[in-house]
Amino acid sequence: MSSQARLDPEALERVARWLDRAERICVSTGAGMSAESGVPTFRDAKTGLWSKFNPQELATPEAFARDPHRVWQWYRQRRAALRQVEPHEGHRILARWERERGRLTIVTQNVDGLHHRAGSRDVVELHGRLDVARCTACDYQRQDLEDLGPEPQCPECGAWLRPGVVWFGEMLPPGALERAFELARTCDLMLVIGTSGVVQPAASLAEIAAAAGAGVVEINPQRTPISDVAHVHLPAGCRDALIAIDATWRRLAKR
Ligand code: BV8
Repeated sequence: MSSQARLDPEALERVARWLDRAERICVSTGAGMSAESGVPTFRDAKTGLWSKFNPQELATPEAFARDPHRVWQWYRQRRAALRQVEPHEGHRILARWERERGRLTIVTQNVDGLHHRAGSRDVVELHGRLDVARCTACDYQRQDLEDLGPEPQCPECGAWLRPGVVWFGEMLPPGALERAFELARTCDLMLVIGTSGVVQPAASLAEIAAAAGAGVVEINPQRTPISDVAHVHLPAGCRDALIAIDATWRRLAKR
């Protein structure tokens, strides 16, 4: 049975009415948003990336200092895997809502760039991008990493280049976190999609939005710490849930 069948019509109508009335919408997405495009999540037991790799071994500055080749190998594999995936209908619905109704910003923990590829424009990337490399010593950075050698050096200063993502123990990109907190404080609807609510400070956005009086809707087949903060929890995959919300909104608003 598709997860859409499990969606409660009353909950869907409540969310669709919020979507229709909201002035400012913040959509907070995690790895579950990309799961239906075939990008492995981090913590799902059977398929999660962390089930095969220990994050402390690979997604930390200490890991890179200890063994940059091994860390680069992991990131190369993940970047190569991205060439096989496409945004799904859920990504495209969020991009359409941004076009059709405006004032919709996505704050994502994902580093795969799928929201941009689906057409979303106003996207805050809290944890950086897989398709960027940056220098460990100066402010040089580059995209288009196809011809990156096995020991990528900075052409400006000769230091190692590193993946352009935020590792555990590192500060988030300047401005990104402040903008995310501002959006959480000022939105009147927050959709939290496909995150286990474990990684801080991203996980705190739902609580900030709820405390500021926004309606908080969680889309996740599982319950998470965010479920206790959310006013509505839609226990479904993000693609099915977003298709159902979109259809309900269009029916109610006769769009
Ligand atoms: C920082 C980039 C200042 C790299 C990643 C309290 C306050 C501040 C910091 C901390 C704190 N407590 C601990 C910390 C330190 C740490 C942290 O949070 N640790 C955790 C593990 C406890 N935070 C940091 O270090 C952050 N920096 O705060 O700087 C500081 C520093 C040190 C100490 C104090 C302050 C930096 C964190 C960034 C780490 N980088 N990624 C890379 O990608 O390689 S995090 C990584 O996990 C990804 O970005 C990923 O997005 C993120 C979170 O995971 P989720 O997105 O939630 O994915 P997950 O697999 O966990 O869950 C998937 C969910 O989807 C599940 O719930 C599943 O049910 C659901 N799902 C599955 N399928 C679907 C679905 N949902 C919908 N539809 C589906 N089809």
